Amino acid sequence: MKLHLISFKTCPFVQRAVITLNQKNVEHEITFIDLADPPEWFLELSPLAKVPVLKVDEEVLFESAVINEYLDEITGGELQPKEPLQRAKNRAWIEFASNMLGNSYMMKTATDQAGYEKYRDQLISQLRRVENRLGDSDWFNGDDFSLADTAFAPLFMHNSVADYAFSVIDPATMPKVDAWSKRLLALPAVQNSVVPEFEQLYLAAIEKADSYSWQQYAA
Ligand SMILES: N[C@@H](CCC(=O)N[C@@H](CS)C(=O)NCC(=O)O)C(=O)O
Repeated sequence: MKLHLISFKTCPFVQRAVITLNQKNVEHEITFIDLADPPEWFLELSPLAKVPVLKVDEEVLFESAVINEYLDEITGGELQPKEPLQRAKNRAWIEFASNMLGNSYMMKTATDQAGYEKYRDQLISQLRRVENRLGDSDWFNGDDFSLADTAFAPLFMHNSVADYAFSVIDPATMPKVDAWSKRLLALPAVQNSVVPEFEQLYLAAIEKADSYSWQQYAA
């Protein structure tokens, strides 16, 4: 079976799939596209015109959470809780992480202070909720690394770019989130989930938006 991921270099949703592929050592091919000028073949392939798309031979999968469940299931299924209620809760928190990724993007690209603060405050209150949900073990669900961990890791990687200027994680009030995020960022599967020029590309995108956060960073 041939797995072919369609990616955009700074997309956190694609990154989730790459983390799962890395974590499981699954052979795959990646094609990067430019979302500002998407090729015609991609628009035909992707029903929502979004990445990630995973081609499985000639079949097409879209939506990062669905792609990740599929990748996990064809490689043993150990990244999802076995018990239905726990598995459903895991999916719910993955959706929560997607919402946080949206707020993070809106915060970084908001063009005025009010917009920046609105999304920053939403993110901080979401992080507090995650802080209360985390236990004392290494991963989101305790001792078992899961797809919830792969879903949150890109948020922490994006947060870590120029973190002295942009970070929303306060180690004093969010010690569990702080430790968990560092544990995730130290994983080879996470470190190798972005291209080497990720940080420059990410900063360039914020600069291009001429966002409030960029103006503060550059000042
Ligand atoms: N819910 C989707 C979100 C994917 C998404 O928003 N991808 C962005 C890039 S990070 C995209 O392709 N945007 C293009 C567009 O909206 O036209 C998922 O989890 O896969």
